[in-house]
Amino acid sequence: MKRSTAAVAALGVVLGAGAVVLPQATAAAQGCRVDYTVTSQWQGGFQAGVKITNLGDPVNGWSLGITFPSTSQRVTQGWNATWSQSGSTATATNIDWNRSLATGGSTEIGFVGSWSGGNPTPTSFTLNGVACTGSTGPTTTTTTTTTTAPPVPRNPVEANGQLRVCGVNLCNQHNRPIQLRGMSTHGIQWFGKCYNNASLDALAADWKADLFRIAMYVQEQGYETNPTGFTNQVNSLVDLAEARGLYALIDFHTLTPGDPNHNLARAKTFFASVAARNAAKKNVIYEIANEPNGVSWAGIKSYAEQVIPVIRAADPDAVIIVGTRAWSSLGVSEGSNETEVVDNPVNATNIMYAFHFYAASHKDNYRATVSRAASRLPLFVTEFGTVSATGGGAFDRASTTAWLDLLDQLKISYANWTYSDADESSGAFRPGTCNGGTYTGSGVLTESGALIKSRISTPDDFPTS
Ligand code: IDC
Repeated sequence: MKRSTAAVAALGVVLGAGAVVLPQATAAAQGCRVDYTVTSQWQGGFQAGVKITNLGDPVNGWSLGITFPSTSQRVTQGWNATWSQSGSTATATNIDWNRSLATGGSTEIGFVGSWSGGNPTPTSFTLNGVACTGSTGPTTTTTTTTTTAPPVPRNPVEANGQLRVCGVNLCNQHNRPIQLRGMSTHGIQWFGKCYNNASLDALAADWKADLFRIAMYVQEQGYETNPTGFTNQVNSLVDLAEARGLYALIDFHTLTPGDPNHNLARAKTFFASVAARNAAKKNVIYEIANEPNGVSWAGIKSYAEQVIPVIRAADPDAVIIVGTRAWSSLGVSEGSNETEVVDNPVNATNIMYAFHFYAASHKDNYRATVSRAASRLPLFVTEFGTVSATGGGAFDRASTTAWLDLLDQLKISYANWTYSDADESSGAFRPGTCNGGTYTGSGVLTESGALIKSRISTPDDFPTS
């Protein structure tokens, strides 16, 4: 509005019982500009920065009205102002330190909004009730609005960054709980031919997996026969995963003998090397003993407390997973349960505990254990099968579905045994697949592979703030 002494002088009127509004000598010049920037957006939400510039006379106290295209956009959390919303219009009111805006002065506020579609850019702004048109005149220019293209994460590692354990959850770089879903290799000493650019492309793009577990057996023609060769093989598989934004779980696949202390010296050598080599990467998780068996929890804990410091010395911030008693069943398969861990946890931070199951062998009492333990311990299902504990036998769709529903509900991450063409029912690919170059589509899958792919490939919902 232009200054108009004559018009406002007429406002000196008597209101009821003697209340008088005094005439003002002049009306304040009013005008404002808003620079609005959507800094990120994701399914269901967005974040915006709002720079308010006062183009009129100085103000001491202000209120900014932001009108969205519809009621689908809602401010859920804001900063540098007091925020509220009614219908499609949100209101930001100054707080103490940004109350005054000189002529030409500006202040920056911002908010996180939820939306169910539409456009996150408002249709208009008002400052103290006056439309922000970018000038002091009411209609001379249009609102300046800039919207930058949102950086949509391209892959799981870009979305989640360096992981950490928070409470009983696996959390991402925004400290929000996430679930990673993916596949385990078979023994890389036997099935190395299955892990190459084509199969990792399929895992990332066709399966839409988040996680690739690298099962490096220690015995059975594994690491102990050629430490340098297996260390190099693991590192190159970490790189194949990293190139596609997949998390890589380095599994020191102890199995027989079941006491991990048998391999303590090897574990220290191996982890010192891979942790130093991969310390700068965000996509690496360490699993220090696949399936302890025939050994007490005290023995496993002692092993963990010697291996974890070796990893931490080289790679201080990575998540480390500790196998549990009785083939990583939290003790259940040897008649115990999770209380031995809850009562006597590994003395280390940023760690999780492994739980493994084979759906045809391990059912309700194992699921009950996981349901109970999940509120006490950070759990990670680093390996499971859809079949019996032998890795073969009948495929159990019903039990697998019950398990995966439970893991989804509890946000427990998992890797399925196996991303291979092994001639056993747990293999995801039909025998012979790894001799060809094609890993995509349904023709190459077994029954187990088809079910697991259908579960893994549903969209992730990683929190982005
Ligand atoms: C199995 C393989 C099989 C191999 C056997 C011994 O599927 O081809 O002959 O190991 O090395 C586990 C183990 C995992 C087993 C799997 C199925 O971690 O190494 O793989 N299993 O028996 N724990 C429970 C089941």
